Amino acid sequence: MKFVLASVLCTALVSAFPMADPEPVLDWRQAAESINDKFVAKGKKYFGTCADQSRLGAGSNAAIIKANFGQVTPENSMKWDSTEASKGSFKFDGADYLVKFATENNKLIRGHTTVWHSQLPGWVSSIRDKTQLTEAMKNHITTVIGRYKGKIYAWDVVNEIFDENGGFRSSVFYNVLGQDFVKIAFETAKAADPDAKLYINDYNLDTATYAKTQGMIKNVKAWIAAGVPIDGIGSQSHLNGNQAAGTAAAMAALCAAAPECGITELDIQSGSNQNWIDVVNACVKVSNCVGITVWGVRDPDSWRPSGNPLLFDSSYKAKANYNAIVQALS
Ligand code: 9MR
Repeated sequence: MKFVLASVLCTALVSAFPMADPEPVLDWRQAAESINDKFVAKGKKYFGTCADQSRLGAGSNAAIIKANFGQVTPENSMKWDSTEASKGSFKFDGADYLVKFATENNKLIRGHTTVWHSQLPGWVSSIRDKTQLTEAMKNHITTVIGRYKGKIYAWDVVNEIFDENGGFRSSVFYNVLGQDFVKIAFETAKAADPDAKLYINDYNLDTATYAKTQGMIKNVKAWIAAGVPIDGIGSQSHLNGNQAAGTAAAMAALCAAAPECGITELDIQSGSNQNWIDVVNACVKVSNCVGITVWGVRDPDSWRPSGNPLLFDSSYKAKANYNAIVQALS
């Protein structure tokens, strides 16, 4: 009787809470060789990826990152809407989780990001007063960067501040403070963690002669000359295959404008092996390009999954693209 009752209860529970299809969990070492080890052997600091708590808890992501990557960027957990959704009230659960994972597993961390027009809470974007916005920025940067002082390799202090034509994007920061917001942001970040490398990060910097690439270069040179503590330029590199060949010239141009640089959010829609090798070589060939971060582990988890833009497939298996890069680096 007890058994019958138990099995009835069990069936009822299972139909009330149907199990999600389990994600395949494969052998801990998914790829033949660590892409990070190969890249470090070329004199680079890291080959990394992005992650956050939910991703790290799913399938083989954590195992793949532990075995094959040397750096992590929080995909969302350090953004303003995650860390300070309401004024002065900070929340760090997600960011703390990622930092703990990275620290325990000996991975470098790229902090991402303190000043960005997107994923920005309404209380910030509605500020119209210079003093109030300056205070909000300073408090946010000091608190977030200060919390992880000494633990972060590099911070994307400002993100996506340029227009496609190379001028400044319309954002609450630029509209209220003019380009002074850049100096305020970097100086505050420097005070909060003097040892972190401080980056300006943007997308569509993949062609050397493009107006936005040139705008980045011109402005960074001027800011550095004026003493703004910028250490690096990050090129996100969200690409499609036919953009890959131009990245060598683009990185050479960008990296000449700052002490260091990196490819910070790489994905290639419908990328051939040669496309991937071209982009990896774009960093290899420039001595102050410190590393490459791919924007996710597995194709279906990409922010734009069409064209399978990452290095592992839906079964957490290293793709031909991954093995081609490893071979090219060998
Ligand atoms: O990958 C991120 C995705 O999960 C978020 O929904 C999205 C929100 O804007 O941000 C994505 O990451 C972006 C990064 O933070 C900045 N550069 C562009 C990335 C892709 O949108």
